Amino acid sequence: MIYQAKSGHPAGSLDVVDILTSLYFAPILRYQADQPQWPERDYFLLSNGHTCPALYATLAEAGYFNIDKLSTLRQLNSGLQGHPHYGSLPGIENTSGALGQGLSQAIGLALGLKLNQQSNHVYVLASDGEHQEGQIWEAYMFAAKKELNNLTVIVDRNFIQIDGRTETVMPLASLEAKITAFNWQVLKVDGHNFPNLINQLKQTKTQSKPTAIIAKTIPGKGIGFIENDYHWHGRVPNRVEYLKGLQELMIYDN
Ligand SMILES: Cc1ncc(C[n+]2csc(CCOP(=O)(O)OP(=O)(O)O)c2C)c(N)n1
Ligand SMILES: [Mg+2]
Repeated sequence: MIYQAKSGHPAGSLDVVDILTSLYFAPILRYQADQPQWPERDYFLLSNGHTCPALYATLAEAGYFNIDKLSTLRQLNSGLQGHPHYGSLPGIENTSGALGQGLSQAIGLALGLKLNQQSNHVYVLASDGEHQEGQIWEAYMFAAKKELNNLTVIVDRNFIQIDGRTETVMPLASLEAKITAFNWQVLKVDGHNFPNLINQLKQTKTQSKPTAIIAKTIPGKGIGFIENDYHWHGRVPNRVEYLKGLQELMIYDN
């Protein structure tokens, strides 16, 4: 999709796939793809909006819309914009792209659901780069005060952002210690280990506090020359790289 659009973010998109797969196909989320507004559904919000190619592919596989639409990524008038746009595509629950806001959006939803005594759970995926912004920490404080145990944040801890390694640009150090200090329940998981991911995502539905799952991921997962190289945060592969990447993923270009 990114190669075809000649624009997009491969590293993060590749590393969140296993988390999205667990959420939509284990499945962890309660949803009905043919009824995206089903009132009983759980909510999934993507905060690190630039990884949306992975979400679009997941939603298409889950049946929200036809897989053919994936080839319209980033085209004018397509519902598949470079960052998700609420209202333009079935299954998209929030607009994102301006980083750092998704946790706040999720809190608004979770608080509303709680006030209405509804049991839907809210999941939000946020990146480590976003944890270098202040709004995130206000949001953590607020969710703990409101005891939003219907809220789970999954942190895409891939140790890169746009300008380099997170620990070089603005060290985050132990997110576990920091988020625990904000009075959240914190779990850690290998973001590519399906049994553990699924187990932990399930657990968070029955906690007494809001929960953060810190998922350690490998940016560019599955394509050796992209893995762990921050230059691939927002770089588009050329044709040779594209074919090599597909081969590594054992997908064949037909
Ligand atoms: C508020 C805001 N500031 C800056 C940007 C520009 N920006 C886009 S992606 C990115 C890096 C964020 O880090 P992360 O999400 O961890 O990147 P990844 O791991 O996907 O490479 C930045 C700074 C933005 N989209 N929004
Ligand atoms: Mg990152």
